[in-house]
Amino acid sequence: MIRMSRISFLFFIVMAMSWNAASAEGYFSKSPPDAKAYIISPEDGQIVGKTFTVRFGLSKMGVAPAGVKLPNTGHHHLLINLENLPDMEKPLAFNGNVKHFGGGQTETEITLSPGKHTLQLLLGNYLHIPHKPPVLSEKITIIVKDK
Ligand SMILES: [Cu+2]
Repeated sequence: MIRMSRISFLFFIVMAMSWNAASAEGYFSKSPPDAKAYIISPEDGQIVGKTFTVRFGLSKMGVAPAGVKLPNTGHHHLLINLENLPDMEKPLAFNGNVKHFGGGQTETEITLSPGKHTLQLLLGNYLHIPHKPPVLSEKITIIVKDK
C-alpha cells in the first residue's frame, strides 16, 4: 500500500512538472533575431530639464497594446535607474523603476530629480514578459539639470 501511494505521488509530481513546463512555454513570445529597441531621444549623456520627453524606437517588430497577442509585437517598458535587469522569464513588475506602456505608447514625458539617471527600454509581450531573446535597448545616462 505504501509503495503504491508513493508511486502515484511521484506520478502526480511528474505530471504537475510537465504541465507547468508546457503552459509556461505558451506564455513566451519569440522575437526576430534582428529586432531592436532603442531610445530615440534623449541621447546618451544629454543634459535635460526636470520634465522631458523620452521617445521609444523599435525596429523589425511592431507595437501592440498589452493583452493583444500578435506575432512579432510587444509594448515598451522604460527602466529608470534599474541596476539589475529583471527576470526575463517572468512578467515585469509595475513600480517606479519599471514603467509599462501597455497602451502601445511610443513616447512619454517623465519628471526626474536633478542629477544622473539611467534609462533603458525593454519590450514585453502581451503578458508583460520579455521576448525570447529579450528586446532590450542600450542603457543611456542622462543628466537632469537643477532648473
Ligand atoms: Cu507591460
